[in-house]
Amino acid sequence: MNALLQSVLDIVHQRSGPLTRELLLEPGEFGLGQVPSKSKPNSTTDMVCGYCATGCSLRVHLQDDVATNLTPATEYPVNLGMACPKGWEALTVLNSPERATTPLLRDEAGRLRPVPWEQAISTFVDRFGQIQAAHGAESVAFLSTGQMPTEEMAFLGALAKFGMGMLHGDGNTRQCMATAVVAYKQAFGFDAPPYTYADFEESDVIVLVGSNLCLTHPIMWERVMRNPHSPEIIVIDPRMTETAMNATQHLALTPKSDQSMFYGIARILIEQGWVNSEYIDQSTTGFDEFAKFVTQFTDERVATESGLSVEQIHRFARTIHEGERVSFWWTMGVNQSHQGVRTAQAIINLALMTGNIGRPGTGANSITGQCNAMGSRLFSNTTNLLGGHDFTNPDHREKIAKVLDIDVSRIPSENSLPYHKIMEGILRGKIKGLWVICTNPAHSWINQKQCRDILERLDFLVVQDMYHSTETAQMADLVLPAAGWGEKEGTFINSERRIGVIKKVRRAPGEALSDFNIFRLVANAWGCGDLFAEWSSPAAVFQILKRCSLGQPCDISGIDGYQQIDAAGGIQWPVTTGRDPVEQERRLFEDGRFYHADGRAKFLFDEPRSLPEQTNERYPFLLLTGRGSASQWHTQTRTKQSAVLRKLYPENLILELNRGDADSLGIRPNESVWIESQRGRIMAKAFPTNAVQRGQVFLPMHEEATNELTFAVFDPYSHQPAYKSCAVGVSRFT
Ligand SMILES: Nc1nc2c(c(=O)[nH]1)N[C@H]1C(S)=C(S)[C@@H](COP(=O)(O)OP(=O)(O)OC[C@H]3O[C@@H](n4cnc5c(=O)[nH]c(N)nc54)[C@H](O)[C@@H]3O)O[C@H]1N2
Ligand SMILES: Nc1nc2c(c(=O)[nH]1)N[C@H]1C(S)=C(S)[C@@H](COP(=O)(O)OP(=O)(O)OC[C@H]3O[C@@H](n4cnc5c(=O)[nH]c(N)nc54)[C@H](O)[C@@H]3O)O[C@H]1N2
Ligand code: SF4
Ligand SMILES: [Mo]
Repeated sequence: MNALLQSVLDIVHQRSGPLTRELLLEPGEFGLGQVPSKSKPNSTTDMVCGYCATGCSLRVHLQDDVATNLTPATEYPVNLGMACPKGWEALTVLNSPERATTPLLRDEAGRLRPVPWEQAISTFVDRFGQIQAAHGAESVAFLSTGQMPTEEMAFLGALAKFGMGMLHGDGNTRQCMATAVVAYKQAFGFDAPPYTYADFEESDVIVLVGSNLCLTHPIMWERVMRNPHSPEIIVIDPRMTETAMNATQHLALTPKSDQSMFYGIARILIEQGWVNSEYIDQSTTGFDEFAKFVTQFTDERVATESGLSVEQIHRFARTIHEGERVSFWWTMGVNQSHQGVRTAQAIINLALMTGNIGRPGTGANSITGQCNAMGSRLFSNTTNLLGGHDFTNPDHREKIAKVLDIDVSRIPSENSLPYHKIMEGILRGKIKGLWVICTNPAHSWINQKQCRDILERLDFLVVQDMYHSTETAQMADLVLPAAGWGEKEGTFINSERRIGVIKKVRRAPGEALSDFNIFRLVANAWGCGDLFAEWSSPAAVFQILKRCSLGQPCDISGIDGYQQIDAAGGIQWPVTTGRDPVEQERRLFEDGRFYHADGRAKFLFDEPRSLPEQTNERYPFLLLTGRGSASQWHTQTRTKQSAVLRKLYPENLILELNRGDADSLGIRPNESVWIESQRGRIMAKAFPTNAVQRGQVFLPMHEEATNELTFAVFDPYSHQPAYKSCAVGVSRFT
């Protein structure tokens, strides 16, 4: 056995013994490599939250250096002393009998059985090696995440592609942010959300599109509530959400009519002369073509397609015009659509043509979902080469090869297949081994029965997760037990590009290891450990990533390291070498210059397309899906472990449907109902409400069953799944 494996196993085996203070406080084991003073039985340390991309800072209270409790950090510029229920319960969910505490290997009888790490790693490496030997290097792939530290994502992406010879690897960020990424890249020349959270407080008009901010980013919503300018809050959502209830204008449009509606608004702004010609001339290209294109989006057409009244549409346009600082924010109601990219760009176009960008309280602002979706977008080595570089660009490959001191031939010159094409690759028998890290596709991927059927076809499925009970882990051939938030260190990048630190404040249970250490073990066993000699700790990887980012829009080379980030209250990129990085709020494009070669942003547009799956006689309702409560997180592996959180959300799957529809179907409140699509039939409890429009229904994504119904259709540019529209029928349970 090699020395590295032995040293990691020593830690594991020691850990299985009694928990002693000395062991826990091994130098380097505690966050930031610091051992807290032994003379202080009670102390605190701050770190960013591991759920959503708001990136709140939580103050962990330690007794004898063991985490006992937490409270929101009061001085952090993001949350200013606030946290949502998930944050408050972040430590609780780490304790659960469902935690994976040892590797599990499927035996011949088909049962997952505990095995030692040595066997788990050697089996993994043997099986993936055999598959590659028989079917080529591209026959194994990985699916990663937006919820691990940047250093771990980078390690995984580099190990898989430069070390193990994989070409294909994507992440759950595809389900979430791909549309925003492509919209920004095409329009601005780089994936760059321009805002800072202070913009929520500085706007006089806040436009929220397909975002239920109040429930999904509650602390960002608190920032809106702190806005002293009595802002107009315009919520564009087919449903009367918690956020819409607090709006000054709620535009309950027909689902997926946003694109036409925004083009209609653009037309009105142009016709009225309510555009900023100076800004358009100096900072953009393509406006004239766009202006010509939108003339066809007449009041009548927009009203028909969106279901809004002409008055509503004109009032919205006038509000934008009258606002001095207008900010546009969007989330999944835009991204998860068959025409998400062009819809996002229709929003970007409004900001550009009115000059609402680069100034306080403005911007075309995509709100991120997962705690480290931004880290995944720039540093996971999946859709782009480390640091926002391009795999297909030879100069970029040379640069990264030099930074990493590896042979450039190790860097693929092609892009990976996107997530849905990886799934298709499995279906076609081209991909036979899959490594799933920190995501739960058997619950969260679109058209779930097909997804599971595909995963079952794999020769070898490895799932690396904190819990052995996830739907995907249950399908695995090998489960690798991972440490979670609070049990390891690294950095996350939040929605406003702020890098924050997470720390190790408790031991992972049993033999679970940090993802970082698992990657080290795999690298060594694969025989490519030498390539990663410098990748010895998350802090060391942060230094490597700084070098990768040099000269890029997401440059972080000016940051010293974790301690500086911690002391500064997080640091937003870019931080070029020599720039004072500690200003707490920074926005992009203040000089009106963008990242395209000509320095200008582009107006981009397309003819809107009709819904790929139309409602019909058998399936007369349009199904919307999304988040159900502030205390549930995605596939619930974490949040269901807290008794407090469980009390805050419904026990059963709830179908929201319009009261009129419920009456005509004879459905009473809380009655069980069937919901059926062409792909499956599931049961839920009915919740008749006028918050959803007639002909539409809503299901939260947190219950496993929801994605049995969804229809696998994707945006053509971003390949993001369109989770928020498919045709279903609803009937009484008989
Ligand atoms: N509590 C909680 N918070 C979370 C999460 C969680 O699981 N739980 N997940 C995090 C993640 S990863 C993400 S990506 C974000 C998601 O955050 P959000 O995007 O705010 O949440 P969703 O509920 O998915 O979708 C938002 C809204 O889009 C609307 N919508 C559907 N179709 C359309 C349409 O055609 N047009 C418009 N304008 N709106 C439409 C839906 O009615 C819904 O209210 O939340 C993050 N925060
Ligand atoms: N119908 C419908 N489906 C949707 C959506 C929707 O709106 N509607 N939204 C989509 C969106 S935006 C998203 S982001 C996805 C989310 O989909 P997923 O990523 O599949 O959901 P999670 O439950 O967050 O899965 C994360 C997994 O990582 C594990 N984990 C947590 N921390 C760690 C760690 O540090 N290391 C390791 N190895 N494992 C860890 C958790 O236990 C969990 O199993 O769902 C998508 N699916
Ligand atoms: S709002 Fe998001 S980051 Fe803040 S405590 Fe809640 S889940 Fe954590
Ligand atoms: Mo997401």
